[in-house]
Amino acid sequence: MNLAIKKRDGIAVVTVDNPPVNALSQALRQDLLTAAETLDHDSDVQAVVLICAGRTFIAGADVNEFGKPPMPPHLPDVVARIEASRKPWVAAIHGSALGGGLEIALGCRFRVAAASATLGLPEVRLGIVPGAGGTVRLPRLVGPALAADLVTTGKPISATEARSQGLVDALIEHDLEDGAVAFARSTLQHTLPLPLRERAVAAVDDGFWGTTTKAVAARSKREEAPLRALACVRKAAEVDFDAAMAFERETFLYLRGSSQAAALRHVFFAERGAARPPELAGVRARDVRSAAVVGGGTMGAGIAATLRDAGLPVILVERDESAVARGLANLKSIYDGAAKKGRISASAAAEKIGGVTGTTDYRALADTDLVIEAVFEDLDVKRQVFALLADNCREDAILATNTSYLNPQEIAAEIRGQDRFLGLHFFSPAHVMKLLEIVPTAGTAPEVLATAFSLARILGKIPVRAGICDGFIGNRILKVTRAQAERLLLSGATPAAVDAAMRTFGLPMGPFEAQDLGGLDIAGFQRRAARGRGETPFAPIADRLCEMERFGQKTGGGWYDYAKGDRTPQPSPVVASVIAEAARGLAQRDWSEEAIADCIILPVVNEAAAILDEGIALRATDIDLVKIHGYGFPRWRGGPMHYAEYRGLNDVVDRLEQLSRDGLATPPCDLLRRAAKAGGWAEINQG
Ligand code: 3H9
Repeated sequence: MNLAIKKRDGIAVVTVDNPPVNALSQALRQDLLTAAETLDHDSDVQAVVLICAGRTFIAGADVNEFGKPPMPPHLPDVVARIEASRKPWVAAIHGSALGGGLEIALGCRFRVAAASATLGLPEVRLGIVPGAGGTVRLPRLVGPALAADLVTTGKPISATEARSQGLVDALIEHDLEDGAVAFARSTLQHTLPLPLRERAVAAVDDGFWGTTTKAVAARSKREEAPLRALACVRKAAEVDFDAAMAFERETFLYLRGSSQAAALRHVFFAERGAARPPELAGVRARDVRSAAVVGGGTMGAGIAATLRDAGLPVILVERDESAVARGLANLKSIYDGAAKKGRISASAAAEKIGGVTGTTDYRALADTDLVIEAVFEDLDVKRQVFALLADNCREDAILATNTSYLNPQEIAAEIRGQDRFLGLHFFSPAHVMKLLEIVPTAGTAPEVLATAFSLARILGKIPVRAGICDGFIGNRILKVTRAQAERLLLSGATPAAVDAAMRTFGLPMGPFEAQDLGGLDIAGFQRRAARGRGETPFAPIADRLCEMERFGQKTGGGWYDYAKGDRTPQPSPVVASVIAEAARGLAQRDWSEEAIADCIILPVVNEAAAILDEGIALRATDIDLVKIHGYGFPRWRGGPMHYAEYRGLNDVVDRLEQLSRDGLATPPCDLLRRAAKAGGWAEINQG
């Protein structure tokens, strides 16, 4: 049984207990339906409180069931049965009432909540719309404007906000069950409000649907679910309850089987799996109660802000007083910016900034649990920092480098206590980007690695374990993206055509626009260093632009030209002639957007497969997370590995072979061929 029923003096308390998040499995739906039937006929019961055990109220439909045929009883019928009950049901909400959980609560006559609870309809995050009346009942309760906002963004609201909007009838301060039982009893003194199905939807201003549709379309770009969710709310305002329910159900079932929903479900489980790597099961993480960052540049300040946002006191170490002042100023500008945009209050910003102490003295780190180094990318400089850290920190303090290109093994080579050392690679801006590559060395202790994963959770990051190679997972793949983009230019495409094709594919920016924004000089510097090591990076056009000091927006020109004070990229005649020069004698062709995307994405998949084969990434899903959370790969495509698998790995192999025959890509690697033969990544995954 997933639920228990007890009686408290005329009030039945139905307690759902279906760990971990009380998801609405088929068995639970059946139990709820049976409970509604039984309690309706129980003359000892005058009202019902629906409450949940564990950490949350019902967090929604069971996402594990989405890939399978729907099994009765269906959720809309369960909600309808509760709503039709002859006795008032009161949903008592703690934790999160999400998706189907909120829909059940909307079927109840009343909702009460702990102040810390949140409520929402996050279905669009899974590529679907609410499928059990959420889009039909919610506008009847809170009006179409708020309903449209909640279903199209998927963002939950706090119980306090829900109370002020009429979604929640009362906030319960002390014991939730006691408070809900008292509330249920109090309702018996009054006439009951109508069930939501019998209420009308409030009218909206002229033009509301047109304006909202435009805004949602602009926000959701090629994501399908948000606009369809809005269409459901509109339908609820325009037709009767049953017709609106039928429309919602049809939309839900259609989207449930869509490629976007499959991709978003894949990401949902990948994100949760990443936080708990099976290879670390049973390894205890250490507590991290204090942290320090060495280096107060853009990266160091962003990392310090991330640590502060998680409530940790932070020490910021720099080499001299003026560098300390600059580091603290960088941090202040992060929080001032957030306060200006209204993301945090001025007092919260002051509190965050106040929690960072600047110093030049490494002795200040004597009692710090975790130190993250974010100084200049120079092996000797980093080694000097770690020698000082080893001398001044506690023996069990965790020491991490944020290097993006150097070998952490070499950085650590001479320090004492190598078991406490590892790479923590944040992405810029570190306080915004979700990805955290965790890079252990051969000597990193499992407990230290487990601490890095638990730290990621505390910081709200998506952790991915990466092995040591040039660029780890993300930047190694980025190099392939950029090289492919240049190959396209050498064979007839323009920067504008490549960027447009990648935006059509779903990326927020094309590879050339992105380089102009970030600056071409850093990659140019890295290529020079790589050549010094005897490597042969491929970037004939970018090299030439660097020689011309066309570093991007900051120099008024890179892959594009920019008018003063204007960030709009304009095609550059200078770049066109550099490309023409470099492409002289090479075969030119016309490129469709689809062919451009293939020429970039499929070699990315091939490189990712090689990364998997070398053990640099443990799982294909980890690579998807790296691309989504570090590089803007569209979430609704599920990441490059999911995209390739959904499209068909045999097709990917065939296309890559064609590209390689045309001299535009390397041939499919061994692991990609094996995965294609086996029918998927999971079939050959070692991790
Ligand atoms: C829906 O309701 C459709 C309806 O409108 C229509 C139906 C007809 N199902 O996130 P955590 C697992 S769509 C199955 O780490 P937290 C999760 O995989 C649904 N499993 O916990 C993980 O498992 P494991 C709309 C689920 O405390 C474990 O629970 N609802 C589901 O950080 C812990 O998860 C949503 O989209 C689920 N629905 O956060 C809500 N949810 O331990 C999605 C979680 O084996 N869930 N699991 O790795 C959440 O947002 C968070 O889990 C929550 C708790 C905030 C509830």
